[in-house]
Amino acid sequence: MKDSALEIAKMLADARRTQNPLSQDLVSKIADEAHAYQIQASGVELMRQSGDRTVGLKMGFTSRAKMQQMGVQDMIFGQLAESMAVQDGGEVFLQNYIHPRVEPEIAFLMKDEIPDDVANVNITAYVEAVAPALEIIDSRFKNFKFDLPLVIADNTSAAGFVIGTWRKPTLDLSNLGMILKSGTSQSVGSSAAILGNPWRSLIALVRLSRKYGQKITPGAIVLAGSATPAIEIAPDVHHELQVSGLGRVSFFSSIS
Ligand code: OOG
Ligand code: MG
Repeated sequence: MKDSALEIAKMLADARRTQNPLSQDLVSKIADEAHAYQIQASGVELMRQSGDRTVGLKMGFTSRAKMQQMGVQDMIFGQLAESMAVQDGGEVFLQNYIHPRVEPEIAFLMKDEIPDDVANVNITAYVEAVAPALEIIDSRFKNFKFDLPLVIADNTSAAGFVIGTWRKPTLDLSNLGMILKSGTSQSVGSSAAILGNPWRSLIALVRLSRKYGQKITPGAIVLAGSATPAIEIAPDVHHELQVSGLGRVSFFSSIS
């Protein structure tokens, strides 16, 4: 007998609260990806019950670099909560995380609900604005090791996000330089690494979220996925992403 989605979601919630990462043995309790998305949804329900609310969605593994870094083959989506939001230029307190990493991303702000025949729609018409973004991921599994069902159940490692200044979605997003400086580490990439064009990530999200009964509501923030491998967050340093033509976004990681 498989454990119920809620029971597993509670184990994951405890892991987050106590910052005690779980063993990969949990995989034996997860039937398949559909069950993993149910666990994710139960986890979000637990967050709601504790007073949090969802503010958007995120895509994961939309670049080859990320798939290779984590050893997975497919795209996934997760949910962003209000409590995960960090102000641009703000401070992130590392004692609240297990083993956080930072990723260079592009964010969309949804304007209207996207119709079903997504292949035939002009996706840009459904988006209010785009912005440079940093995502903080923090796996609830030991050594940041997981397979697809585990990472889906873990809400795709979602732990924080920082959004830069929104601008109209008229800029061509297909090949923007993306430079992430994270203390002494640096990672350089292009928005083209995100499925050839970050807009394709939004289309992929429409399909994937529908498959698992998740709505993308007007006003939602959507993260398109990291363009480069994630970087471990070192203490007491500045993390800044610069996206050519789109601007900058940053935060500072404090130990205390
Ligand atoms: C899963 C989250 C992946 C991305 O941008 O590809 C992700 C992980 O790597 O822990 O957010
Ligand atoms: Mg990400």
